Amino acid sequence: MSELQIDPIQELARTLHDARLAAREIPRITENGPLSIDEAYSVMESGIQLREHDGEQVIAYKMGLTSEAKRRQMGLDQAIFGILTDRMELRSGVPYSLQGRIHPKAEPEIAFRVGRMLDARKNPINADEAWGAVDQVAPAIEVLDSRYVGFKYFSLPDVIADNASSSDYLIGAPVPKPAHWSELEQWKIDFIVNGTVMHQAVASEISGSPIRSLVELTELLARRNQVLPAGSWVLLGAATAAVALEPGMSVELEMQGPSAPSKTRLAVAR
Ligand code: OOG
Ligand code: MG
Repeated sequence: MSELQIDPIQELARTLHDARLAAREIPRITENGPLSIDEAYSVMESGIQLREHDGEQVIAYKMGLTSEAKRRQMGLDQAIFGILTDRMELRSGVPYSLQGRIHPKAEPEIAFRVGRMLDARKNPINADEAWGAVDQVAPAIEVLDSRYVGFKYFSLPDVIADNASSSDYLIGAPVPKPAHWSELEQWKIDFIVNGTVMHQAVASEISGSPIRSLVELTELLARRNQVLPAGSWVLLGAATAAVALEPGMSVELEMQGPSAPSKTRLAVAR
């Protein structure tokens, strides 16, 4: 093989990166040949390197397909993770422009911040250890945007390579951290679109318990020989289906269960 040959992993990452920047949908990358889950994560990581090269910084992670509602909506059956940068973070109160997005959707999430590193490379981390590392709990709204035609019917490797359809995310005001992780399981999540409750769920629909989703992330990262760095925020996966965004739309996440109900809102620009 000539040394000039381009690494196919990097080439796929570049294709997805360019599609995102141009807000242009592309055919699924597995239409040109199969990709393993591991290779797909390599494409994701290579894509993140391109973003870092553009000055972005990895500050958060997300879990995806942790609830039955999401797995059903996407027709996929395994939890995955994605990597989030500072440039994807939205500020509360700033209207969200759909410009530069292809077919964005929003979904309600719960997010944890870890105050110390979680490393599952040698020994698995249990729920108590993971909870001990959590120093903040907050509602969050994730904006997804697939780079694939129609945002539908892709395979796991396709969606992983596309950084788990990541686009943007808003972390709401933190709520008091419960004494025990199991308390979170009863929290109610209302997803309100234009003032009407569109979807409802309880937090136990996220991997059985939101803490389980954090533990799963440490396991998935360990398989890639990686750790969850101290200071990272983690979106634990939506408990409800995602909703397509339109100009002027208001999406709200109301969480009941933390000492006082909390509301987080994303207003889409007209
Ligand atoms: C994949 C990302 C899933 C979640 O919270 O389940 C996700 C997709 O739906 O395109 O972020
Ligand atoms: Mg999500």
